[in-house]
Amino acid sequence: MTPENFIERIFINDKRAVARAISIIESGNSNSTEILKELHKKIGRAYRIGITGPPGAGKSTLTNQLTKYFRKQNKKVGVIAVDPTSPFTGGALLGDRVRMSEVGSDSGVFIRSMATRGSLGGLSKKTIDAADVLDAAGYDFIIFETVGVGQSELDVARAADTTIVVLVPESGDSIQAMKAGLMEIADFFVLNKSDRPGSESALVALKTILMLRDHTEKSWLPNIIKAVASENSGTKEIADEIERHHNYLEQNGLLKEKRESNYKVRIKEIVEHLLKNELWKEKRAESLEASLAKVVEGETSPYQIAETLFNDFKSTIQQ
Ligand SMILES: Nc1nc2c(ncn2[C@@H]2O[C@H](COP(=O)(O)OP(=O)(O)O)[C@@H](O)[C@H]2O)c(=O)[nH]1
Ligand SMILES: [Mg+2]
Repeated sequence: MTPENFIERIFINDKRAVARAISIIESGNSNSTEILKELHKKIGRAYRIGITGPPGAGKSTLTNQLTKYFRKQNKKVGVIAVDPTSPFTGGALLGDRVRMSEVGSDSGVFIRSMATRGSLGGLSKKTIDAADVLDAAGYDFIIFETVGVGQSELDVARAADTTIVVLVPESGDSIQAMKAGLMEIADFFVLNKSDRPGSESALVALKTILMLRDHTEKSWLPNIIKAVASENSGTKEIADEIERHHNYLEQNGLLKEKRESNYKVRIKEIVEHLLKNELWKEKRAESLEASLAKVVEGETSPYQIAETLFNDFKSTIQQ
């Protein structure tokens, strides 16, 4: 494949080229920057959906149902699963083998499981880059599935246009999840496993927590949608709520605003990454090593060394 040909093949959703581009991104190969630059002119058409929540809440099951729902509307769906507890590959993800092959052989569906290794949050820069590949390849919806622990939910909210938090009725899980910060990022909630006992009281508890928040200045109030993902119940309501949120963002100029602020963070990260690489090039990394003993002995201070390194860096970029 020639490089131009390679990009063209991504644009026409040649799955092999798409998979290869994502592998290049994942490996951190320097070609990835060039590929992403080329792809960017066709980016921005996909609608990005984040699905997060505790392990076992039914995120993968729901992703599968939504994927099938969107396919019936003739929309193409790309899925990026960042969930170390239940990998999308290997069969677990789509519930059973039959359903997996049903969706897996469909040219309008692309599923990729990505490792979170090396990233602070659950959704690394590479994951967002991979979503750009799918966007350029013409997928209408991109779904990120991530397990909501720690920092990852903030990352997913940043990468997605609509963020769905999946909760289950079980003992206090929902309340715990709220405390963990999932509440702040939800554009709406899905109370999954509503076939289980206690779903009504969990719904009431959730509504109470939501009402206790101060929404005086918010024009969008997150809904709670009951679902039984394993029985495909609630899928339409969830898809409708995604569309309602999409329209709300669009009509209020918020989609553009949100994407601009996400790009701002992303560009800053890229610049900082470049700066860091430049800063710690051999010479300065070595000079840092060489100064450590003197700092310990009190001959010089960390600030003094830092300033020397920084001034050296400045002088190289001024040249
Ligand atoms: N009873 C019940 N089980 C469900 C429901 N949705 C998913 N499950 C099951 O819950 C388990 C975990 O689902 P999975 O989608 O892998 O959860 P994830 O870890 O959030 O991705 C699987 O055995 C599913 O079949 C539901 O609505 N009701
Ligand atoms: Mg999962």
